[in-house]
Amino acid sequence: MPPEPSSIETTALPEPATKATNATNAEGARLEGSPPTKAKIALVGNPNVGKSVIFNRLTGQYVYVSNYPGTTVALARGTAEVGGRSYEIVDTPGVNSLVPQSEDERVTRDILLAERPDIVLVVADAKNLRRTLLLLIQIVELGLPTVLDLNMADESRKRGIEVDLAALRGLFGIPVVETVATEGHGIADLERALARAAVPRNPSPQLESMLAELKESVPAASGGDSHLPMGLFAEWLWSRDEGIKGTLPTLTGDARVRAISNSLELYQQRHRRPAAAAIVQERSQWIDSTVGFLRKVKGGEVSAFADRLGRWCREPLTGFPILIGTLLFMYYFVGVFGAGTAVDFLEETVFGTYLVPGVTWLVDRFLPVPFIHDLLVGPYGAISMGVTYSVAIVLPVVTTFFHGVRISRRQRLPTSALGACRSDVSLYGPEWQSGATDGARARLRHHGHPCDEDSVDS
Ligand SMILES: Nc1nc2c(ncn2[C@@H]2O[C@H](COP(=O)(O)OP(=O)(O)OP(=O)(O)O)[C@@H](O)[C@H]2O)c(=O)[nH]1
Ligand SMILES: [Mg+2]
Repeated sequence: MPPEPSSIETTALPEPATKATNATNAEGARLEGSPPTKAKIALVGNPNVGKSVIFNRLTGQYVYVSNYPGTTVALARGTAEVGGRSYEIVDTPGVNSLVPQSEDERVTRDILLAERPDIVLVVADAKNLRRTLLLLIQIVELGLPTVLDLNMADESRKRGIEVDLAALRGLFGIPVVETVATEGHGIADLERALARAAVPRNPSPQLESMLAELKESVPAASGGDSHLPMGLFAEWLWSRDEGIKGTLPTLTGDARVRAISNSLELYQQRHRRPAAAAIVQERSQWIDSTVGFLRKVKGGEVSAFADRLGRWCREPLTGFPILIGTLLFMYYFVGVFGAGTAVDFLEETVFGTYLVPGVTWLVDRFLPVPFIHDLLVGPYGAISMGVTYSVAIVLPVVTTFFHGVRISRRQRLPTSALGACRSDVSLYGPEWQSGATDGARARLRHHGHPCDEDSVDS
């Protein structure tokens, strides 16, 4: 349930490091009389999709990095020349959702809200369409001119994944391009697309009518910005993120936030469930019904198995045995094999029997100085202790641990998914945790977990 409006405490968003070029209306057009400052492009996307590589491709040599005010999050800003026009470009931290769960995600959300960039360049992993759509469908609500770049097209092609770009363009009404940022492929197309950035439309008629119902009960007289990302408002007010509850009044006015809270409460009374739950579920259902039609996977056997495994990981009956299996696998692989067998072999046989005695013989033969002997092969020597410990003891443990995690991720095993799902649940209020609201599965999928059906990243 949304909190009592009276409990909302006002906190101003930090001033952006550079002067915002906002003063845009809902359609992203510059308002009359706004200063002729440089237009701004914000690079937004899931973590690790290549935003910074794209940023480097688009910017010139003048890039500066500074902490976002009031945080320890470093942000890179630079200048990009696109279509003969100069833009300020900001590389935001990776996000899974605009309902943040970390300081990094909060910074990205706050940049979008406070700086209202002239263009949002959504950089996505082409092989992970579901996560892309989960974020894009939230970004749609911001009403900012947007371009979608499906990056890592090389990897998606290797996996036989084909995304229907024309259908995506048609659904959202925005330019959609493909790039391989590391090789510079598609960057020229991307630059041309930026010049055609368009305010996206909501691709789901059901969602659109839900949002319209919510907007209708917010009286225009409550003032504030005419643009209302109602679905996001519903989620922010419903979430446990106290920061945004303090920030919203500074963005849209106290009276407006109260009116929105009332509208959300009315919706809940009418439909017997929180608007946020309904919206999240609707988004998820729309994505479920659309992803298959937008994305084709050739050589389907592996992907069909991966899809099945992904589903098993999400079901409690199969998920928990898989989780226990994964933990046992990690215990035996890292604890028994890595820290036991491999360490014993390297320490006792390789170093203890061959390397250290061999180096000791060489030192005593060619540099018979007690100080050198102690320094290199004495009880605390650089080779006998330093190299032996770091190579024979640390290396096998670290190597097996990272390979174990990598194998689990590749097989979509639920080690990290479980932690992520739990933290998701704790983000919301008690009615969510008691399971009284519907859309629970939708919410768990909402942040694009490793258990997403098309989460095939390695
Ligand atoms: N194969 C392939 N790798 C890419 C491509 N673009 C980026 N990468 C690699 O993906 C990794 C992540 O790239 P980044 O640019 O750091 O990703 P990011 O989105 O900025 O990551 P965060 O800032 O952590 O969210 C790097 O190892 C890149 O070299 C691409 O088109 N193809
Ligand atoms: Mg980055």
